Amino acid sequence: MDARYKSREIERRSLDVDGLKRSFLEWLVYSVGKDARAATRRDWFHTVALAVRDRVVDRWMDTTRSYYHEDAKRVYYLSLEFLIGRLLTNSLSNLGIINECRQALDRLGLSMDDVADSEPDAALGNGGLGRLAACFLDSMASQGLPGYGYGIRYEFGLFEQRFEHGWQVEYPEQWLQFGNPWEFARPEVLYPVQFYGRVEEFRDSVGERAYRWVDADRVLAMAYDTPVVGYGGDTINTLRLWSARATRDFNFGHFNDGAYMKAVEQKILSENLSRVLYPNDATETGKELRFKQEYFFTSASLQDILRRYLQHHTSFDNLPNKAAIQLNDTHPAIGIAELMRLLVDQHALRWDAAWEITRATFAYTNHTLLPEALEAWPVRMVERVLPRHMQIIYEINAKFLNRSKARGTGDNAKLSRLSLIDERGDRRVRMGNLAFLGSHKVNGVSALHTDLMKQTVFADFHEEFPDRINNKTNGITPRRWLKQANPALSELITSRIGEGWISDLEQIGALKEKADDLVFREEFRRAKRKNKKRLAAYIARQTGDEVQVDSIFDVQVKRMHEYKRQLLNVLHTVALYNEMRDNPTVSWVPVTKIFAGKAAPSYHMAKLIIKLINDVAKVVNHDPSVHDNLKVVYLPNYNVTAAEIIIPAADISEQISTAGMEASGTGNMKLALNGALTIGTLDGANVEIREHVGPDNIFIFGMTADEVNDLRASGGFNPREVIASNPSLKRALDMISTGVFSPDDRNRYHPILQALTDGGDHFLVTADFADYCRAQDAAMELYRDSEEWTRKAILNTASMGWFSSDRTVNEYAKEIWDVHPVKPVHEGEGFR
Ligand code: C3B
Repeated sequence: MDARYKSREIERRSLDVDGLKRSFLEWLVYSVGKDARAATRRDWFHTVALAVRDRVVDRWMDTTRSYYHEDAKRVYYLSLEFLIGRLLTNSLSNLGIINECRQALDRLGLSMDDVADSEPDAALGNGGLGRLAACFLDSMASQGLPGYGYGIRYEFGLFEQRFEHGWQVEYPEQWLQFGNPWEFARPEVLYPVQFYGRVEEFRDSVGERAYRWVDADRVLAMAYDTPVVGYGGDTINTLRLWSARATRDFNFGHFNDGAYMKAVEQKILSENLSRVLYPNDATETGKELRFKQEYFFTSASLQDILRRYLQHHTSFDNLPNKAAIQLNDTHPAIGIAELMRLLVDQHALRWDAAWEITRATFAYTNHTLLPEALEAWPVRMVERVLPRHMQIIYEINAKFLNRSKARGTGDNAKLSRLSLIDERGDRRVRMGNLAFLGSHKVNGVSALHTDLMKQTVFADFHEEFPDRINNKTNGITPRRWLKQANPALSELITSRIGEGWISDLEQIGALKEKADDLVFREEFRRAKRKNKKRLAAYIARQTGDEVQVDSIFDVQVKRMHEYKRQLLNVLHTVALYNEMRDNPTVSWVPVTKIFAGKAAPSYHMAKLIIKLINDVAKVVNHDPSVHDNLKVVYLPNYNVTAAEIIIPAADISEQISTAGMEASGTGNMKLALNGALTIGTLDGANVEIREHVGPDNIFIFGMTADEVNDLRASGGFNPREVIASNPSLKRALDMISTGVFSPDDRNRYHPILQALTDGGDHFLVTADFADYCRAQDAAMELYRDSEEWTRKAILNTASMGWFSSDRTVNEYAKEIWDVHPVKPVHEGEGFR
């Protein structure tokens, strides 16, 4: 072997500072093709990422090989979204070589932070659902579970949000523009995915009726693999994302001019399938391209799963013992019909056997009860795009309804609610019902949400299948959300209880006894202050606003949605502004209200609320009469990277959704783990957070889900009366409606006022306002007592152990998937 090559082989694996440095220089020259003098920061990022990836590959292959040798049962997490964020710090941190890397870069005169900052944020998701998928990948790999992620390699991730005159404007997010050093293209892993065409009936070899899907358009799904580094670097799992490629058919044959251009256009159109992520969060837009995306990645993933299974097996009987497929919401639910098609049409299984296998293999997670988010595709469209699947869905439905009738299940009204087809108006396929029926387990994402599922959307199904619904309260990975994002606090924690908490977050409970330790409190405050300084500098860079590090950082970061009630927060802001102006001699606790979050581009009300917050910020921040006491900041372009800076700096966590509407929330967990005190409603996982941190260490306000339900059932309430009886609310609304914050367009906020009054205030903003202000006042009062505040903040951090996504994933593994950890055999040498 060439001596130079051999030296690179050894360099490739070394983990010490010198070895890293040498391999960076090699990579820069031989793979990035730059000289150290000419290299940009981005070049260095690519260099370091490629060098790190090198150190992962052997272990990755070992892991995959171990799964194969053991023929281990794998879990396949099918998700239309993976909100990954950046990977460099994450990989280094999970490999345990972050300090070595920092020093190696130091010796090259480079700053690790600058290099890490050059990585684009992989935003292949909208919000909670996509980030949960990313946390699960980290947890599965960290626990040695054989877990694969399957999704779409969108060329454009979630749009970039900018503000122009305070309005949200969307720009394309081009994360792949300069290439992606983490992924491996697999041009040989290609599966055909079909659309349109028609179904032909024929007789099979034993004379039974059978079907084939013909004259369909074909697209190819090509795999891109990203290694998922588990904590400690022992297990490296795979995230496989599909990209659409035109079939090569078009290269062959002979075209006249017109046909040639048509063929090229066709190619471009079919590759649009993986072009862009739909920017709607928890609302369904009903676009055909979206439905095609869902089928595209689901079909490719199932073909890949069956191919892997068939390497070891000749019959499908064992599929449920070797593969668990988790449907992340209904987005991949068409997979139930697709697996039936593959088993029955392509592999000639009998219907009943195929159905048993399908049901035993799939499980479904529901993430929302919002009616506008429950996918229901027009039958006419499904028939046109996937004609064979429509037949299969009819068949599943007919068998189910007949069996239910035969068993004497309820009346016709109940049967029509159980039906996979909504027969009211234009007929639609109810994807939630399909997912429920085709799965052996169905779970909600918090205790309250799971209860509500049983009482509402799936009440009838729950009656039929009482053992199917179960709860798996969400969790977050402590690696990204504490160790990486908050080095100041992590180091403090490790100095007291060791580093066991990183892979076993329950150990963080040992900090509870430190809540009364004055020295520890002081250090805890110092860590928070450091993070607040970091955030203040970030705010100054992003918006130009100057904020007081000693003010309360009151943080609401999440997607913009009426049910999340950013409006309630901004109304309180206006009320507080008025109080401060009315009482200039009072010594106020200074407050900085920090907002961040994107609105779906077509969600006008949410965009108007963004504009309102920006308008309020403009007035408040320039009013010398409240000068340092109140600031309002809206940070643009909230994403995983921004969250990593904002969350560790928060004092208050705003979790103020209308009770019954937030399925779980996960930002609530990240903020509490980082020592923020929650102001929240008894909604989603807030209920369980209260149980863990204790009612004295959280500010709960507002109506409960039951009260909301009763109020709505009794015909609602009169918001005008509530407003009239609350002078501070009335004044805030009057200011907004008379144009105090929008002198250039006094009517701008009429739609908001309208919704809160004549519109009936569906989200109960006015109804909860007074109690929300009470909770805010209590928090501000407590903040004056910095010792007591810190004690509660420490208790929050110390009580969040249960909310690790390691715990969540273990529950799925035991109670739904029946998968077990596999210890990879490492054949490679030189690694540790
Ligand atoms: C979200 C829910 O809105 C959150 O309450 C929940 O914590 C997360 O899912 C994860 O379970 N969600 C989302 O982000 N997108 C949807 N389409 C539906 C729910």
